[in-house]
Amino acid sequence: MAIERTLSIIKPDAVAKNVIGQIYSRFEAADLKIIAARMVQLSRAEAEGFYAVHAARPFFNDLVNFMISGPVMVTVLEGENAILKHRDLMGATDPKKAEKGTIRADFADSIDANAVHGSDAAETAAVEIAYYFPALSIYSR
Ligand code: RTP
Ligand code: MG
Repeated sequence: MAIERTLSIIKPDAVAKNVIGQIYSRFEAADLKIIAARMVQLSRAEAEGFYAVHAARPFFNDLVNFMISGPVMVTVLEGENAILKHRDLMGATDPKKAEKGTIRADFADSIDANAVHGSDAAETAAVEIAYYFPALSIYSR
């Protein structure tokens, strides 16, 4: 299985709930390594740029308003099959549909305030990682 990198964001709701450590523990237990991390208060323009792929969707404005409602923790995770593994740990987008034991089932309140973001493919992971981290601030090990 290939070693991959994925971009993980703990969204404002989960940062406000003070569960950053609990979420990071799940990544570590699944053999995902944190190789870069920063806490960021996104500007509107930064959030719009990050979610540009959803710009035409009806939920875009709510999504952007939510993502700028407080600081987020942005992390690069590395490990075997990291992209899908991280998506599995997150659970379904709508926490009501997320499997028991997933991050969204345990920590998210709604489809808008859904605790975490994760890249959905290798190409988007590369773009999203570069959006937040210069190559020299990523510490693979
Ligand atoms: P994310 O990008 O945040 O990891 O979430 P995702 O892949 O599971 O879901 P995606 O389709 O990429 O949607 C991005 C975020 O937009 C909000 N959303 N709201 N009201 C709705 O129907 C709706 N659909 C999506 C969610 O907060 C989702 O995480
Ligand atoms: Mg997505």
